[in-house]
Amino acid sequence: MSDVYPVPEAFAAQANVTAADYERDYAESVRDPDAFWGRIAQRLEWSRPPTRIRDVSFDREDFRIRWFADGELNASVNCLDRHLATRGDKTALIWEPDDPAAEPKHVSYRELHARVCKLANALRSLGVKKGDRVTIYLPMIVEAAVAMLACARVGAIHSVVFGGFAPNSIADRVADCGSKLIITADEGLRGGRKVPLKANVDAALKMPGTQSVETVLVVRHTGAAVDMQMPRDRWYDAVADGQPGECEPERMNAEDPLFILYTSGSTGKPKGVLHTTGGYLLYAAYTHEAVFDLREDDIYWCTADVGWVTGHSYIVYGPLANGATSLVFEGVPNYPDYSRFWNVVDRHKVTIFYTAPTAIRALMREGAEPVKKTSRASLRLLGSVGEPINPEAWRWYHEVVGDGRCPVVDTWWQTETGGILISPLPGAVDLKPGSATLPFFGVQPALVDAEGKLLEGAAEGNLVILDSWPGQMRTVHGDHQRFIDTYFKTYPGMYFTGDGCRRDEDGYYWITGRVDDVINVSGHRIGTAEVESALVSHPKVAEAAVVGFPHDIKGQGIYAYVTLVAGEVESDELLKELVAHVRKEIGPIASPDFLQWAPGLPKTRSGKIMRRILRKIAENAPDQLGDTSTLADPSVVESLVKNRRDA
Ligand code: 6R9
Repeated sequence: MSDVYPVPEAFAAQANVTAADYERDYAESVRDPDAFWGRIAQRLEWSRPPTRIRDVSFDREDFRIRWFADGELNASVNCLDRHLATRGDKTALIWEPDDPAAEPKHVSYRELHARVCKLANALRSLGVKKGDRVTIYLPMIVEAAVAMLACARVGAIHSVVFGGFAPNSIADRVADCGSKLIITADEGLRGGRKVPLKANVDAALKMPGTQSVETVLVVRHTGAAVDMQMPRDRWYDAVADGQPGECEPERMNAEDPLFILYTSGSTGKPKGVLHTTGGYLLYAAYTHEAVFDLREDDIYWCTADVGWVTGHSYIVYGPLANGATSLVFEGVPNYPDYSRFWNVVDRHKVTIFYTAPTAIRALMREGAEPVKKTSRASLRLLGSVGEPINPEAWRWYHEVVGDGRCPVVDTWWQTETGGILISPLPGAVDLKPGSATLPFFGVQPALVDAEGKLLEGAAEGNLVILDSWPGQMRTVHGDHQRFIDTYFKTYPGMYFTGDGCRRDEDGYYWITGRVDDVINVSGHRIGTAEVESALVSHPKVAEAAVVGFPHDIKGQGIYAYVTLVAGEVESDELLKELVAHVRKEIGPIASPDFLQWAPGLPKTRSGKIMRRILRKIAENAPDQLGDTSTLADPSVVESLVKNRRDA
């Protein structure tokens, strides 16, 4: 049983999409996707409007995903030039610095256009051409959006690497896509702490496989002294400021790549998820307007980092394509104190606020007082993304943050999907705390059992999507077979999301979390295999197995079992050293919360580690270990249970 929060009447009365619109348009969108998306596509500015709309087959022998294939457009033109006549002086980006005492900045569409053009000209002068890859490793500053749009203007494919990643992770990503140029800053600033971005890039570029990089552009942000290695390293302002403020945009085909974004999967190294220009941009813009019920005068704030897909679609591309005002926040929720989010809301009169459950839970732990001492009267809509939101956190968000006035849109989607696939439309769909509710236009979710049989009615199973939508990823950069095998092999003819899900008697979807070896820590995807390979790269480690376990704030935490090389001695010191080693190899987000010595790991006779058992031990549910009879040596389990680290 769950409670229902009906659409507030006042909200329905002014909404972009009403319940009747949703019902009618959803039906059309799946009955006649060509007509539906052909009409929606007109919201973009095309230098050549598409006549072919949808060309899709999920059949592995005859596989293709193409949208608007004969259309031509430029994403930066759609995010900038198009608005100059009507919105030139409107604020495109508000920048709120980490330090609340520092001045925020307002960047108009006209100014943003000029800044993007200058950088785009600079990129061209440095030899960057259509199809070249550019890595962006920046803090949450205006230049991050400028850099993405400047790449889009000249047709370069950007690969944004989250500023929290360590040199190794930068090097892997640079090597995989063969970047020609990197845009970084002297330092980042988060919660008063400095992040040595340029030094991390220097360390990464000493690693093998990174020789493709010819130029490093460095934004002066904190003003810290950094090593500049000439002629490779150039100051951003020195190359961009003198350039003309106009720049001829590259004409792009709708299916030309817009960006690559690396994300973790269940096996191997992170995959370069590739999104193309037309379908992605259209889907990001349209979902942003419909799900957030966007109006011309909204001040919209998404707290994600541009290093993740949420930042791409819902800080930069979606909002700017819609001519919205989007807030870019450099800081963190608890600095200088736990009222920061709400002080920023009040300072800039934010109307739409979009954040992650992990942030809500962390703030909830501090009680209502830091929220209640702020006004938040400007807010009219709240959003959640990144992981399942537990009903308790949902209610706190609704009651305490939104004073019970603001609908909460729980938006389910993935790096691979480009934009939101399952979410309430706030003027159309009644809410249930903890449910992402119903599919967006054109999206056909379904549940299957382990054998791939489609489940009808109220049911629980694995979540698949039966047909394509324009924002769908097109390939894994450099490995098309991996794309097809990862997403279309488990259940032939369907896109497999990797998530488990329940559908209730009203047809509402309730995402239950990943069913593969991906851990979702504070909304960040981490592959168990990545953490394991970081651990075994330490000379004293023979073997490692990593699983997720339920964590009150982060959603999931990381639990690592480590077997040492013969002769090495288990100690608390070594334990700390191994945790630090993972931070150094991948970045702080991958630090194990618990590390347990494992003289042996539970393996089948064929040598497969039985993670199911390790998960149960980490969860402290030794009574639910299930069948252990296929283990090569059942006694290892007993000793692991006895020596479990206390969570
Ligand atoms: C956008 C983003 C994707 C995974 C996804 C799922 C989880 C995201 C969710 C959610 C429940 C939501 N997820 N949103 N689970 N409810 N509203 O987060 O992309 O980083 O690729 O993660 O996150 O498990 O499969 P990404």
